[in-house]
Amino acid sequence: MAKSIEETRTPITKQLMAGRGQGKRVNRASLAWWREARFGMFIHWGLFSLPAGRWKGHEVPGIGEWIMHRERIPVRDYEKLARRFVPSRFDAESWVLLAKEAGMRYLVITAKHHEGFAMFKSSVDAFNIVDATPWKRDPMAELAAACQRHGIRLCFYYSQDQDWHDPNGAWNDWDFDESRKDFAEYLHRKVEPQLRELLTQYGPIGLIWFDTPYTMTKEHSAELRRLVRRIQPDCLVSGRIGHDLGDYGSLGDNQIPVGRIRGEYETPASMNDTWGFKSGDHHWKSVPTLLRLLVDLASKGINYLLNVGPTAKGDIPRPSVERLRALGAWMAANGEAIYGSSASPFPYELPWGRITQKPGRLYLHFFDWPRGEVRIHGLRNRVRAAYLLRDRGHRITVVQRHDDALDLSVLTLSGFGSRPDRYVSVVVLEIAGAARVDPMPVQQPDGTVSLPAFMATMRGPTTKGFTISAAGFTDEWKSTAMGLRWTAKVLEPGSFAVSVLSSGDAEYRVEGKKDPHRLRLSIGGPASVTLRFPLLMHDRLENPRSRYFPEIVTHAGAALLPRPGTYTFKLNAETISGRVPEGIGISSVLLTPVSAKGRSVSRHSS
Ligand code: JFZ
Repeated sequence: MAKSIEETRTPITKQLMAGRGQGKRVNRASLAWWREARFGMFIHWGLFSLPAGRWKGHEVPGIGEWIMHRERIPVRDYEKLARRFVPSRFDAESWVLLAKEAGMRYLVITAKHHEGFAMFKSSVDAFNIVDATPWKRDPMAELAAACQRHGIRLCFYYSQDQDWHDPNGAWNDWDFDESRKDFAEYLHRKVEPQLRELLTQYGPIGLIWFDTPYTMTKEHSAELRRLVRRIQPDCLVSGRIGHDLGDYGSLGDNQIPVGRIRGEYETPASMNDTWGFKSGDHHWKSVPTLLRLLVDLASKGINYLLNVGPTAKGDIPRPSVERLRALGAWMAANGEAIYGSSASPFPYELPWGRITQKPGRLYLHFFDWPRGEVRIHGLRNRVRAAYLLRDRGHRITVVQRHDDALDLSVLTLSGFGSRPDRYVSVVVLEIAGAARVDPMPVQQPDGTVSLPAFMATMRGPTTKGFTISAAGFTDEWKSTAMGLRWTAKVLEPGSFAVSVLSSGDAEYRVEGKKDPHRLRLSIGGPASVTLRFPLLMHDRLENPRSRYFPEIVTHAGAALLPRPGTYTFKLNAETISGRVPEGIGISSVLLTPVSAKGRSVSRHSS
């Protein structure tokens, strides 16, 4: 019954369900601070920090805080860790100051993770940091005081469903008999009283980050929501409370949707490959990767909850500190473009970087600083002024024209000079009125035409659950009656290589080879072309969004689009493979102009 974390990682569309948020009674007014913040610190700290990924002399694979589950460590043995847990170097002040220096506005710390150990003083259960360790301090009280001093919102992660220490908690099947568990008993005896402690002992709490609601009934989730609401009406609850009862949704680790998404989301992100400290994990993401993730997420209206895993002594690892300081230096100069910003008015990604906005202003975040000019297609507002965010005196030259045949606005920017920031440099556009953008996909100045699934019109029986997931993939596409349809503007005609991007579920990579889905792309308009192709894996994109969610590239063939104009693209299934039960999970169709180099798939990488 218990699943490994690897299983919880796939398939992509299913795992998102764990984080889906937004019930009908969302705490809208209380979301205001969270939307303004955009950037928070996640802290995974617990008894698991002590073995740090090693058990009985060997390195344990997987994420560090799962060591007890992974090794099936008996409760009696695991409990002994508490006697050695003495974080003598813990300093709440320095953690909170680091978050502040990084430009983070809230902090979410594991008050109780799946191991069941309360990292706070609890009179409900003796398995807590004050009663079970020689250290005897309550770090949550110290963090609460430091957060108050420095204007950081304190929030708690609380594993309400999995509790491997409790006979009636979920997912410990090595000590306890799953068939005899009384989950409600655990909920009422431990979870609810501990939540009451967390909501009464530490002042105002920004949110409770519930997680992995795999065995809870809707009534259980509703009960927890009511409890939080009753004690602290302004405290938010994460989407992983289950059953769509959260105030916002959570995506997967480092996961970035392909475009703008509806609703409120947050992406929790690890800096290496673990949440809880692992002494052997040195696979750190680079500063530009982390920074571009922050910007990419903000451009889609998503919060970034970046994790640190302190050691059992209480130190935040050096590589994390260095990275946070670098992000903080960028935020100090460019924070205006992040805090309180909203998603880009463009629903899709632009080739050179990302956009955020505030009323009357667009912030262009360049990942690649332009040498010559940059063209932007489809912005309908008049641009009043353009300048560097870091230097308002440095004006950018603006030319705007309208292509009447295609009904397309073309904005050309030039005079960029030298790059103001190393990894991401921001240009401000002051625009007249609320931002307005062509709703239709349009060929980009680099010649590519990208048709994201989330911009398609969905055809067929949508009642059967056919939908686009929050991350931007088709879900429940299991019938040949279902399909996608786009219209797109093409300015520079020619030959194109056509490819399809789909989600890299492990099952698909193995099983899909033998009996792939078969698709048909029909192009209409100034030309009529039909491509029929199997959804095979020809390439795997080193996913610029996240190392954890690979995307599969299928080469579908070539198409000649002979004239400028508006084309239609219809994607249908000719056969659905019985070997891939999750159906067709595509994120986009991509047309790349064929250069002398032949076909190529490129996507902006960070
Ligand atoms: C969960 C925990 O199991 C893990 O230990 C860590 O705390 C992480 C932040 O959250 O892991 C998940 C749960 C759900 C998804 C991904 C990781 N998901 O839905 O993509």
